[in-house]
Amino acid sequence: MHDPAALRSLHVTRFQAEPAVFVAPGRVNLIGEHTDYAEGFVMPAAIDFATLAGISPRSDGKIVIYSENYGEEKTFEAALLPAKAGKHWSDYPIGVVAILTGEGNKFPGFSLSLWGDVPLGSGLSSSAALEVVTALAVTSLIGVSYPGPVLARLCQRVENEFVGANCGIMDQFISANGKKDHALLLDCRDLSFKLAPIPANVALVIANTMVKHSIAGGDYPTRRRESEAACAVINSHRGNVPFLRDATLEDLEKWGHEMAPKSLMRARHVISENLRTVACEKALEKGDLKEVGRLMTEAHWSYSKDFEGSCAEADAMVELAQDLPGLIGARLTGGGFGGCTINLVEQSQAKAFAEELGKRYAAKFNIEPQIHVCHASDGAHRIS
Ligand code: GAF
Repeated sequence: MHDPAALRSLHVTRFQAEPAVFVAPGRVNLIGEHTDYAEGFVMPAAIDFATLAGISPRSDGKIVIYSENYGEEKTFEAALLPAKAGKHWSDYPIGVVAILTGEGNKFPGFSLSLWGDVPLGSGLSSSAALEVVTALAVTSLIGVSYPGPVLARLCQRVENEFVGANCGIMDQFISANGKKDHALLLDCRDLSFKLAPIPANVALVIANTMVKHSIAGGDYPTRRRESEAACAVINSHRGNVPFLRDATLEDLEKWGHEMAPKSLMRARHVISENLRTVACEKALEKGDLKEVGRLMTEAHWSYSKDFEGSCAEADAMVELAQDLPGLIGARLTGGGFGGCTINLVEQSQAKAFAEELGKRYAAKFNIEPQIHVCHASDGAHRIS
């Protein structure tokens, strides 16, 4: 568990100073995968796994960052920030400071303690939580406050410009702006969003395949390039299609033959996923859980077959869930190639569902999966 009192006491012991404490959650995406960088729709929820940050000022001009998860401390000069990442966990917090400095903010020295329980490399946005909680802590230290969507954009820039991961806005946005008991239907074009209430009798069961996922790896940018190449073909014909958000399935029928086969498949996933995501929010609003489940299943197989973003373990985790009592819908969530599935399950069945799914998966792969019954949580905020 992320425990603010434990983080506070750790900070006081290490730095002999009382910290201000902040929290930022990880996320699960109910539907809408690889649509954010195509300026499309996503429907994530913040979860009750989160990263905590404790911060206090220092007078020696140093930025000292301690991660309890890594059991390691790293020191920087506030006046001499690194210009690029060093392939180290500290890239995320120091990248935040670097990007915010580039925006004209001036940071004195400070001590920052970090401690979280978002499973690392599992597709639940541990890095976004780390960025957002750091951004909140360091801006608060200097008395600056950015609106949630602006904070999210700045944290996305940390990934894109500092860390070198070509991700979209979804993860940082939901970590900064999540709402308890709700998912958000987010329009990644203008960052407007609609709250989508998660019914009280529905649990979010997150099943970790234990296959590590990394968006800095080669597959994510390759998929992105392939889908963007398809977009360029459509745009060359009818213009006004800067992103796949603006394309239709009819466009693929007309000009798909001019695309590389993989590009056509990627684009078919992205275009159809946008339609599914919008439809899923409507179904949720109407309380039509059967339709929500149908859309999630369709989304999973589109992600797996057309986008080729799944893996044998994630496909099996979805399949093994299908006949379990209480399942509404299951699909792979997040950047893909491993990580977790999200299962919407009737609350009353959630515990038994999690146990049985775990048993089935362990029997098949001889890997003990971690399965969590989660709740939609609030986005990042100050605790004390
Ligand atoms: C990762 C990225 F960080 C997001 O921006 C998004 O593209 C997602 O993969 C896929 O939907 O989490």
